Amino acid sequence: MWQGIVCSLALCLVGLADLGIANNLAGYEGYTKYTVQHGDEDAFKYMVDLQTNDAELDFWLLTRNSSVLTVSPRRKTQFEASLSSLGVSYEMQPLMELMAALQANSSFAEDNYDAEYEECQQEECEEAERPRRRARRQARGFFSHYPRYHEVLSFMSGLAARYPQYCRYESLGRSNEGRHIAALSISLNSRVRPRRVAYIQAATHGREWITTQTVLYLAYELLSNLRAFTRVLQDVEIFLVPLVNPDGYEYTHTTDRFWRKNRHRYAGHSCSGVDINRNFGNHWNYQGASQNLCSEVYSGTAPNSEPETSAVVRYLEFNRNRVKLSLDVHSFGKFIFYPYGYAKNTVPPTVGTLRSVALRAANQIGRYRGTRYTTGTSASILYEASGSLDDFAYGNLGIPLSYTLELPGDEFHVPAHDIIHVCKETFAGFIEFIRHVSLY
Ligand code: 0X9
Ligand code: ZN
Repeated sequence: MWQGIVCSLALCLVGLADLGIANNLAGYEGYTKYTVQHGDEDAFKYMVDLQTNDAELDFWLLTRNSSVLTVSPRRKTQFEASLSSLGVSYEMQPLMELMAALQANSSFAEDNYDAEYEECQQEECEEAERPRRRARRQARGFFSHYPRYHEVLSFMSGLAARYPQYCRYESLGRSNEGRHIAALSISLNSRVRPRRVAYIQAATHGREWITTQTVLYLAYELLSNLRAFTRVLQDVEIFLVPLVNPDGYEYTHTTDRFWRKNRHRYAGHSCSGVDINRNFGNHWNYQGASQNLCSEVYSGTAPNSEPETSAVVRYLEFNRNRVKLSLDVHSFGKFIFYPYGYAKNTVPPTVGTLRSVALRAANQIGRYRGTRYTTGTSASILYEASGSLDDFAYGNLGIPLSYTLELPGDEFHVPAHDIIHVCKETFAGFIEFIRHVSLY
């Protein structure tokens, strides 16, 4: 028995190092993840205040009913005391235990894939089928792990090289650390003008890895089956930005798995980073945002102060008459949010349309394997937060269909075997949203 315990402990320790878990989790030893059920409005308000003003707590999810957050060992006792005085119930788990469990199932046996991915035997393959099968094989590998920045870029440029008639690879500008904010434009009839634009972006928050994969899967699936999507793509250009925050995304791979903001550094300050989703120019810094640069929701020095924000704004403003759909893909919670998110009880004039399109998309997503999304404004379901893309696109640019999606998951690390399924179900939602673009 003792031997068994020693072995499993040793395995566990070796496993952590071997699996590369140490690099981007260094410094998180002793952290605890809390799942708190808010009894009443007071407890919720208390949590919102902590999210905005307490830079030592990191909220992964905060809704009216519950929150998920991590707390440092230094703050543990104090935090638990405040939970007791609020009288709320909660569960806790050591963060490292959770991460080890997630990491353990992160290598995925590829033979678990659907039959549709299976290849024919070498001799059965028609000559003409080979490149297609090779592409499928590559895609199979690509959607079974979380790629680094350079892998994302080569996947994108690979698609553009393979489908030059239908796909253009470009850069919207550079990030704080000089990385390209890469984009793909997909369109069937580049001669049809003007084409309406469906704009979709992901990874505004560095740690929300699954979001990038769903947007890349959309590009891959559309381009590999163009004929099936002729109607959807008839007069629509699809513009995809899978990594709005490439610096934050890389940082989560190399240094800090839970990094949310961009990597703006300020001379003389130890804290860094701006929350890009608080930096847009709609009710900037009004609510749910902070001017403390250590805060997870630091809104920056001014609206659009960040190169990542202004790259997106420049593109959307330049194309404002053509862009009919803006989707900002986040993780997690299974929500589709429409404006406004900056304040409660502020109803946009076209709320009926916004709601019905959201419901249709949620319904399409559910058809794949029953995943149930909740739709509404983020101010009513989550918390009031201003300076986000959804409000800016709708309120400032008049883009009629503007949404934030929160993909499924219980934490930021969707297990590797589930990536493809989240991609497929989300694809159905994306297509439903895009179908509505032609109506404007
Ligand atoms: O708070 C956010 O930026 C988004 N949630 S996340 O957990 N991914 O950080 C929600 C933004 C919703 N939209 C507005 N508040 N306008
Ligand atoms: Zn997010």
